[in-house]
Amino acid sequence: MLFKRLTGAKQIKKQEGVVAPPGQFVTEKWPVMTFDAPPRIELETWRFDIFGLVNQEKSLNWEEFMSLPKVTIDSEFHCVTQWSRLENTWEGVSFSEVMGLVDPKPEASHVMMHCFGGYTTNLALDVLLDDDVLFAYNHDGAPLDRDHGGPLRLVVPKKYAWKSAKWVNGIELMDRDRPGFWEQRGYHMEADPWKEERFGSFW
Ligand SMILES: Nc1nc2c(c(=O)[nH]1)N[C@H]1C(S)=C(S)[C@@H](COP(=O)(O)O)O[C@H]1N2
Ligand SMILES: [Mo]
Repeated sequence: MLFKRLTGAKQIKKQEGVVAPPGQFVTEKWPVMTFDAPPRIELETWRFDIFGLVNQEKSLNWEEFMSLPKVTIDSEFHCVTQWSRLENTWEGVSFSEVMGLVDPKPEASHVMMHCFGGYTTNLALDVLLDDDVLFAYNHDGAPLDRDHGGPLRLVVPKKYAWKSAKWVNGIELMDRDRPGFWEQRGYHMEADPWKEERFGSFW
């Protein structure tokens, strides 16, 4: 469909002279959006867990995570509060690389992303397995700072940025969709900026 793939969407937007999704303003600044103070995280005790509907749960420390193959991805970042930062270069580990470490059960269809500090957000597994989704530790050539989710955050370019969980520490595989932190408070379950899925249809 139209706008399904970012590369395709970029071509279409160029032709139509559209630069950002409907209702968005373009900014070159990078605002910080966090519901609470950023959590204190020590790399020595940092852990990342993959659990729920997998045949064997997996837990990685920082060194193990950093030894995974790297990717670099250019993508847009759209916040539901109406700003879009169009050019971002992220470096990190692709979601599919991380999922390759476990054997998900056949009924696993959705994911709850977990973070230090307790934030959560829900996503369909097929959305996360898209090739532009990654766990990022660098942004525009510099280590991701603490306010923006350092040491590690999720980046899901095709969704509003509340789905790009900061300070991630776990992937929970589930057999159905369940609302995360903002989704429980009225944000949309799907969060496609091109469809302006800001507020919930579901709740
Ligand atoms: N752990 C956590 N992740 C989070 C948030 C948060 O409050 N806590 N805010 C979300 C929201 S609403 C947005 S718009 C983006 C903002 O990312 P930024 O602060 O790097 O711009 O992070 C998302 N990820
Ligand atoms: Mo946001």
